[in-house]
Amino acid sequence: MATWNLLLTQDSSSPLMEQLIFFHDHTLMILIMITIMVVYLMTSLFFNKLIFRFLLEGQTIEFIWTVLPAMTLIFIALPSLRLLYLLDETNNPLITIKTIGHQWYWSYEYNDFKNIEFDSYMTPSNEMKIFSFRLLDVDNRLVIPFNSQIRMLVTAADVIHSWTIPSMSVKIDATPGRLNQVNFFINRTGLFFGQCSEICGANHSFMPIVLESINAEYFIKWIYKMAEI
Ligand SMILES: [Cu+2]
Repeated sequence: MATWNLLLTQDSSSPLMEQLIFFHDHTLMILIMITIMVVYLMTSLFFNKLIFRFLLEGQTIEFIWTVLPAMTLIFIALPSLRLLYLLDETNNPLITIKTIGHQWYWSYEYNDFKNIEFDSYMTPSNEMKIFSFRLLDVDNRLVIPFNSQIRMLVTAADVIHSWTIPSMSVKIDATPGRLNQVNFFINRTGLFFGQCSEICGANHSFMPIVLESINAEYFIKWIYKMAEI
């Protein structure tokens, strides 16, 4: 089932995204069952001769078609609520990073360490290397250690932006005058890409997000290097 999901989303890079994919598959199974039943009922009704004129009520079938949808909704609602609360949970984060959306770039601040802050601009097409991703790469990536709980504080300086990493199931509005919080946990190393997801002006499409997930040891080295500058 996850194969269907991959047509629309990327491979998961966090335990919560894994749960979201499970939930998607679960709901899709229920939808398929409902669709099959409705198609069957419509075709059988189409070929019905409708000769049973004196049918006035059917307590049994009425009971079934009242209770069955209610049960189906419960089977969707309960796992959905579970996920909703799991996504909001803060589990003793190892580091806190603040990101600020600007027209049109992101800036990052690591205040747990010596005040490290930098801007992250998209690499323009004429400065691309052979291995760069067009419209997705940035000059300064957000570097985080993998296998650790991270807390992001998200805000904006001018208009509303939205900080997004789809493979990690993170999408949170960056609103001026408001500090939003999101937690994530990346379970592997690599580069993870996202784009601003709130129409924020002329260059909305050109303020991508790149997250570089690395070993904690290299992360410490990176922190030292950044602190020296
Ligand atoms: Cu934006």
